[in-house]
Amino acid sequence: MKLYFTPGACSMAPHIVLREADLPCELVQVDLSKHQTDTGEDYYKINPKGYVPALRLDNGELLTEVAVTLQYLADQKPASGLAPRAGTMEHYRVIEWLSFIASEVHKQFGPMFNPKITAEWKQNQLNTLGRRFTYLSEQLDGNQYLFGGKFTIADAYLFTVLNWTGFLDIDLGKWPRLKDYMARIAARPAVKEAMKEEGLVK
Ligand SMILES: N[C@@H](CCC(=O)N[C@@H](CS)C(=O)NCC(=O)O)C(=O)O
Repeated sequence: MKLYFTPGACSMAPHIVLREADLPCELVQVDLSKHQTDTGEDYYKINPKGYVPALRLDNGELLTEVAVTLQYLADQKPASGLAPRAGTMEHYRVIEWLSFIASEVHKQFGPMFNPKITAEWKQNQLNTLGRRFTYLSEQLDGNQYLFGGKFTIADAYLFTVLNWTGFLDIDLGKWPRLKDYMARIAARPAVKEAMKEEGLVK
């Protein structure tokens, strides 16, 4: 397999899962400002959607969309317990989390990276994100991870997008449970390795 990624972007979620599941995979860095890989290939020719992540499977197919790549990777190592078994209620719950994180958290961060964002729009996004953070914080009350004591693909995704608060100087101090959650996940060996490989930590 080959994972197309950009340091610190949402592609870090499948990168974390690859390492949590101990799956072999080649990493190819993409410069999103040029839509070019580090070997000079036109990224649009690899993934016409132009965004990361993209996963080149061993059979040559390209798989995209964070939530789907996460489920695919977890299914390659069911014993890792990174995702509940298909058909169980917990499986629907993990999909519920992935959908929530994708549309209600990940995509709410998007405009914040746009240098042309107006002050009013920025405040609006911050208010929306703040409501999501409050909901997440309530869900984590008494729980180490989104599924209680068990780290899953949903945590890999949530950690990755909440990590952007650091890039954007958004203070999580109002949500101490989220701060603890981030510290807990950042301390996992597989997460440390992924972040180190992406040049985010030493
Ligand atoms: N719907 C996509 C969104 C992926 C996405 O937002 N990727 C961002 C990085 S976090 C990106 O590559 N943006 C550059 C672009 O769209 O050209 C998914 O879930 O994978």
